[in-house]
Amino acid sequence: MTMNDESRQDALDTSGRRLDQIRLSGITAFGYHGVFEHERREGQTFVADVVVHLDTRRAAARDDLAHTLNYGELAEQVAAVLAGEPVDLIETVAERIAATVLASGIVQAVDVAVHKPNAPIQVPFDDVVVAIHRDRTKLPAAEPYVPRAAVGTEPVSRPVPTATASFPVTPAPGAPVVPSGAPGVASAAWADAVAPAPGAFSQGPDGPSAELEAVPAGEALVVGEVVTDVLDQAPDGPVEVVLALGANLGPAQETLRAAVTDLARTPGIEVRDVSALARTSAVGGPEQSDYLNAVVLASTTLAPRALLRATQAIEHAHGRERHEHWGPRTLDIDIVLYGSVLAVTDDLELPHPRAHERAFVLQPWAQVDPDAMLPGLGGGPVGALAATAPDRDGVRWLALDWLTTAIPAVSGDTGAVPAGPEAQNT
Ligand code: PH2
Ligand code: MG
Ligand code: MG
Repeated sequence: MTMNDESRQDALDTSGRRLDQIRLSGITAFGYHGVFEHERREGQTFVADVVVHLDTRRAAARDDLAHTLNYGELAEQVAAVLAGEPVDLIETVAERIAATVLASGIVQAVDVAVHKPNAPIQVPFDDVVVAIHRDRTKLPAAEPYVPRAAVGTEPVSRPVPTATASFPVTPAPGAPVVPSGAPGVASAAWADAVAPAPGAFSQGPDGPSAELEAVPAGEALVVGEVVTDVLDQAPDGPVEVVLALGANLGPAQETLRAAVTDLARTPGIEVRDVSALARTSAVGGPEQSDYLNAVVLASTTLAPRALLRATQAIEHAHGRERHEHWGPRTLDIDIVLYGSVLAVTDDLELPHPRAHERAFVLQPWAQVDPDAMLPGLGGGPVGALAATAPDRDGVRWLALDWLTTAIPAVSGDTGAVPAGPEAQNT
């Protein structure tokens, strides 16, 4: 039993390209879902097919399971839903599987088909299946389902009265990957310190496989737990972050200065260092004025998405409006790095997907932290990346004292630019 080809959908990445897929079909478990009393009492076989849409390149480049979805663990999660808390409809089972799979930050979209080949249908039939496609815009209509750690002898597949089931809001065991005491960006050993891909079901030997076997006798049986996206989870301790600032509309230097002050004033953000200021030719987008760019090193106790909201609020406070892709802007603040977190979601990608090829980020970053390393695909020593980035010739000078001294206004001309106090042509 496999998913019909028509029910399979291509999912696209943010640039409109087809995502990679992990397909797992025919996952079979005994469950107690159904509208009829005899279905709840006697149970029957349920089968699921799952297609997970994600970018598998990071895992392949490193040949590292930590950067993809472990299909063995995926199968166990799906089987746990099939065998778990009974519901009336296989529609609900399908949503719950979709929600569970999408709880992994690395997953962009998922197709789920739930089959009930022995459904109580009074005419001969082969199979009945509900097939759904869910992603980060069409979200599942159910909570993720994570089996609770348990010891005992009762099988998980025992029917559970729906009324006793609950979904307390707590993180999934092992799911958070935001590291506490994350290594500084200057750490040369970043490769060893990189955390498992967010929510990649990589719980190791104590993971779901150990937990699925049984639940404590007499306790409310299979109880799911809500898992918010790991990018919403605050770290245990301060995490080193790298922010890239840019502006090319209005009083750019003043705006960038104010932005640094705003960041420093934000609860949960501590500014540690600020780079020199680069004047850079605009990269991409329409014809537009030069940019002023700088990099801020900070530490934060905010969750990645909370940090994103904080930076967006500061952009907004400085009149940022989102009109044109890569168009001129009064202020842009991008999160380049959040500790060692690797994530690809529709609203936040870490590290920043284009940082490795942008001299207007890499040069100021290397200036403030000469030993910095950029993890992830295309990453490496920031100084070396800066020296080869395609736009390196567009970075025309760096002003060290820009927080305290006025510099010439940015204008549209790309000709004679007065050299700053620390002129640097690369
Ligand atoms: N930001 C962009 C697009 N292009 N070019 C330069 N030189 N500096 C920027 O900050 C910049 C850009 C989108 O954020
Ligand atoms: Mg940007
Ligand atoms: Mg931005």
